[in-house]
Amino acid sequence: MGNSIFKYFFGKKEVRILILGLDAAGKTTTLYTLKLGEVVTTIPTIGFNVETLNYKNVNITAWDVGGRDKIRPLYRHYFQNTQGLVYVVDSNDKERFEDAIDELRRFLREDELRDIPVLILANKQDIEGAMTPEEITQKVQENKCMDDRHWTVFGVIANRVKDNGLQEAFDWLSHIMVNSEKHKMASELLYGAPKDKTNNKSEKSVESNMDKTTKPLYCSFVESFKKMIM
Ligand SMILES: Nc1nc2c(ncn2[C@@H]2O[C@H](COP(=O)(O)OP(=O)(O)OP(=O)(O)O)[C@@H](O)[C@H]2O)c(=O)[nH]1
Ligand SMILES: [Mg+2]
Repeated sequence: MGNSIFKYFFGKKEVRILILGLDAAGKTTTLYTLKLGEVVTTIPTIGFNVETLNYKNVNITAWDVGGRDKIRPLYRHYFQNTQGLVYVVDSNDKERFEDAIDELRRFLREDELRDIPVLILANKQDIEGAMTPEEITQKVQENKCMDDRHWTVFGVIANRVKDNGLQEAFDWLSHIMVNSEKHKMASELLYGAPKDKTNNKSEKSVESNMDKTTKPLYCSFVESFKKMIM
């Protein structure tokens, strides 16, 4: 177990992300610009593409699901064990922007996607008159669909090899995913793995069962442990 804990905190991290968005938003272009460092000619995706991306200390398995597949129950097969959602928006498609946000809201309601971080890519920033990342951020805020999860919007140009904004965007996502996984692991080490939601040993419930001498020692141990691994 010691070895696996060491590997978990200091080895290469394995994470799984989903890339979703309306058709023609630029999901497949994003995936292959990241994977190959070159712009590929795409056709509308039927089904999905899956690729692994080595990103600094993180191995990302990315699932790019075609936006034309409107057989919604099938989408659920892709949701399991997802640690991050990349939602690609065509910033120039103002007519369908409301649809894009409605669709995002529906995804975020799914149990499997609850609490995971969301990176919104405001794609096609090269097109004059496209909505800016700030405008999109404001619209998402007004929509109140994010609850208290981590989310952000980055402006990108997925069909450009250099200065496309993708590096910064995926830096943000991999950092958030790795830290939330570490946080989860730390909580499990300290408080035990929650068996179910009604039997969740939280920091507070562990502390409340301690006497006055043990509690400060325990709290300082928890703080040092968190500092060590975060
Ligand atoms: N101008 C511009 N066009 C882009 C950009 N990114 C992608 N495109 C184009 O948008 C079109 C759709 O891109 P795809 O990557 O196939 O879109 P998708 O989201 O995978 O679409 P589906 O597979 O149908 O769900 C293609 O013609 C791309 O070349 C961008 O940043 N700027
Ligand atoms: Mg595609």
